Amino acid sequence: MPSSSNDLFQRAQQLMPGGVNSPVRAFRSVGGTPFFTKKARGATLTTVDDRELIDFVCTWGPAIHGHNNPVIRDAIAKALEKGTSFGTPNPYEIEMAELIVELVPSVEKVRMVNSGTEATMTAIRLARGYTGRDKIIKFAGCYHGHVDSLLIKAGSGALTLGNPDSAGIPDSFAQETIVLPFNDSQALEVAFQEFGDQLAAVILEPYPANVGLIMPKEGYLQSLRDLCSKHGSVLIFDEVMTGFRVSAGGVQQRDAITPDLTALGKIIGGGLPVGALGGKAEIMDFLAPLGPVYQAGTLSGNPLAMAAGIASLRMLQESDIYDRLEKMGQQVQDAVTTAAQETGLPIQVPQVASMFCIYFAEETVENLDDAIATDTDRFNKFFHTCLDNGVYLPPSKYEANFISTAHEQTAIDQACDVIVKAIHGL
Ligand code: KE4
Repeated sequence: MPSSSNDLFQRAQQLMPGGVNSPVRAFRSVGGTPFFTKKARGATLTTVDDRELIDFVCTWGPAIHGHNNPVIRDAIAKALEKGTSFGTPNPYEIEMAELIVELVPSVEKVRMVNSGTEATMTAIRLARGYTGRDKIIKFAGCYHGHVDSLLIKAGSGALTLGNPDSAGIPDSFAQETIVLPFNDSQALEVAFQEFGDQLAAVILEPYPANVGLIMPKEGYLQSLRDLCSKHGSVLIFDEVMTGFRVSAGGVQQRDAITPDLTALGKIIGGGLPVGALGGKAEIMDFLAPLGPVYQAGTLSGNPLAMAAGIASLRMLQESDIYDRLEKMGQQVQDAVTTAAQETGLPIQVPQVASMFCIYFAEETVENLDDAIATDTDRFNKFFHTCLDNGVYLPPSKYEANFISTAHEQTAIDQACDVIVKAIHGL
């Protein structure tokens, strides 16, 4: 078996499309060869080339307690002693559902699935089944997983690769999806005037983080809530990324907006495959076996992922954890802002809780067009300088950075030094 990242990647490309199992990992937009990781612990990834990297990808969000967290590892080990998957109801599922209902304000009932994609795909089908309507609204740059009706003007890897509208989506599907610019209340009003009573749902990332990180304008989320209520459309918050990340109850708790359905994932699996859909019981009860909307999954609610997710959620109930995470997020934002002032470089660094992104742009990024217009070449140079100096940022300007509790003390200080020096070197 080859040993270096370069050799492994050569081999991988003969076996897997693009040499990866998920496109954004391929470094296609930043250039260069992706490294292979052989182990991870705390805030650090160790590559097969024996490089130690401070990690701000955190496996795209799940590792809020750092990699290989001993509490999560022990929970998996204990569950493993009893088996890996039963295919029957099991007590872990109830504990997980109780935690989600307790922590996420709008959730009355939960269905566990195996990825964020499954959660959003189910949310759309459920909203259509519940309302009897077909059309949906999504927002340019929002990414909700690789769901046919949502891979239209999508963010994340689709946008990174320059194909936000995937091949293989029939026009008949795309015609039922209306795509609006995010943060544009006028466009919202017009769409609801034209399609209001045809709209099954509106789905969004309340803080779009697959296009960098964009914050909603004051009042925007509330106006969306009001329009959905007025027209009987289901409001779906895709909190796969922001759930349990920006606060214990996600954006809906932080901004006191109540969606009808919420898609969850990442953190609730503690690093194992997971997703969840939750929301109003009246809507959730339309799901089989109770209702007419079919949805199923061989490994849904499997004991290992549940045990890992339960451990992850329980640790988030430590009293000051979100303050500690927010403080580190602020530390990065302050360091980058100061470096921008010192160098005179046009840099925007939106940050919320333990999420941030770095855009090379003069003005605040408010939507997908703004994000596309940011300086890609400068970002890519910055990315590689940081990587060469031991800091791994997401390999695309359209991704968000994540901080874990394991970054505390040394890692965050070291990383800020590297990031600041990289900015000074641009
Ligand atoms: P998964 O199917 O990848 O578990 O979740 C899809 C998804 C849904 N909704 C939001 C808001 C998401 O961010 C995601 C997945 N996020 C990307 C990172 N931007 C996963 C990384 C990847 O695609 O490899």
